Amino acid sequence: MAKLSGVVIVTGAASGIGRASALHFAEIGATVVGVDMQPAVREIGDGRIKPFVADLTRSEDCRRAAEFAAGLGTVRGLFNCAGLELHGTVVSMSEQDWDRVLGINLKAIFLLSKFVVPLMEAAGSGSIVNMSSVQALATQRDVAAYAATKGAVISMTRVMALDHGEKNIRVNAICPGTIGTPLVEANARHFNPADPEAQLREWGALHALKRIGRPEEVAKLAAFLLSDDASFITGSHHLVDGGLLASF
Ligand code: BMA
Repeated sequence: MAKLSGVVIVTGAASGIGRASALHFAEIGATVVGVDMQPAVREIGDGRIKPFVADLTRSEDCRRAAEFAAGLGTVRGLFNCAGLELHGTVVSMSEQDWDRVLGINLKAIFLLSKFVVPLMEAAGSGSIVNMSSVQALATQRDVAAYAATKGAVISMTRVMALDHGEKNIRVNAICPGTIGTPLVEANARHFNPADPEAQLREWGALHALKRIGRPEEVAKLAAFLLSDDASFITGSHHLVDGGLLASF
């Protein structure tokens, strides 16, 4: 199993993949800063996670989150995991919803990295994992903004890897399939309000493994990419999708 050391920042740590990752990273040796807009982030991990409540679409909040992390030790890892999926086509989606999705899924990565990369440069190394999705590579209807951001995360990951590789900072993206999280449960309610459980079973059946994934299964890939075990892996995206994209 991968091991982590130093301070690792996880965004979206109050729920879903972010929460599972924060707990897993703490388990394997990191001092974890869990950042989330939801004050519920204060309740996770019985004191094992250092919570920081922030709106990551605001530059000042990102600066303060990075400063808080630096105060706890050497910042070695950043998992940009926070995400928002709102539904709509380019016709039906409001401009406000478009901006919210781009704000959390894309701008927050830009803003937090702006303050965290210099800390890693000063430390002499670092690893960043950005949350993309299978939706970057193949998608479904009614997720115009979300799919756009997840594709952009892969492109942004490549350029970040090129820009900061010389300073020994690695940057990778991960693309989960359908994972049992509050985000996916909300999607299931959107696509099948009468029977969200049936929707989840239907999505599970699309995966080669015939089930949806668990947040912990994604946390382990993120941990590997953040760890020194992945010392020659950068600039790429990595599927953790139970074989979803293996099929038409
Ligand atoms: C994710 C989310 C999920 C969806 C999965 C596979 O990013 O959109 O709701 O199940 O992709 O399409």
